[in-house]
Amino acid sequence: MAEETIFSKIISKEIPADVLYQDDLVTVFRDINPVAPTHVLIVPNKLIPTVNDIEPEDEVTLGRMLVVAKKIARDEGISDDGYRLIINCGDHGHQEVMHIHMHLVGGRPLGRMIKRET
Ligand code: DGP
Repeated sequence: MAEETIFSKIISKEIPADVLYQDDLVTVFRDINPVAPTHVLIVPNKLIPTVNDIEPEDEVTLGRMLVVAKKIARDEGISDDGYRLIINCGDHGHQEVMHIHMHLVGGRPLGRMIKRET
């Protein structure tokens, strides 16, 4: 069984967060340590630790994450200028919380996605 993280407690409202949206499949709240004017996390209510743990039955939930990302971007007023959606996985992806989450980051130019090594 996967171990619950702080995100499960935010989803169940056991601990506070700035929650922007919640439905039967996903919860959206502002990142505690934002890197841009808009930085929110779109999180499945079901505990899926990493992208490596996704099952075929999760397809609808994963699709909902993108549909909700579009809505939140619009609500935040950043749709036209653009934004970035990021899902980190594992050590090399620098995933810190082992409950899948999609970062929605925008509100300023973000530059290149990943720095080149040279
Ligand atoms: P990642 O590296 O992709 O696992 O990003 C984890 C993000 O989660 C990081 O940007 C900070 C955020 N975060 C961690 N703990 C909390 C918390 O308790 N509340 C909120 N709102 N965000 C958190």
